[in-house]
Amino acid sequence: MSATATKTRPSSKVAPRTPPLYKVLLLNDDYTPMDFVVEVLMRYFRKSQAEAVRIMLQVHHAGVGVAGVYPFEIAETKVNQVRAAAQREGHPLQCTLEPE
Ligand code: NFA
Repeated sequence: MSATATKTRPSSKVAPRTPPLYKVLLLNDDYTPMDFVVEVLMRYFRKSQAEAVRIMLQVHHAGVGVAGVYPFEIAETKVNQVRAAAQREGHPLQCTLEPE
């Protein structure tokens, strides 16, 4: 230990600063190509191809699925990236946030 350092133990008085988490949801529709959804999951959510296909099929069959879970600002950025990509390509894919 350095000359000035002080040993501390975890305090029971202070809450750990765990940021609130948000689910980024993808919603099914009848028109967005499956391949586009898989590409979005790989590019913006860093999923493997196998995991991206699994999530895409979950959305396709259940109507909604979780692309990822993040602190608010990161989740918001990902929603905006997905919406921009869908708009660029002319697909109606819907993406939204919800508290975990
Ligand atoms: N339901 C779309 C189709 O059959 C695929 C899709 C999956 C769209 C997940 C949106 C989200 N082409």
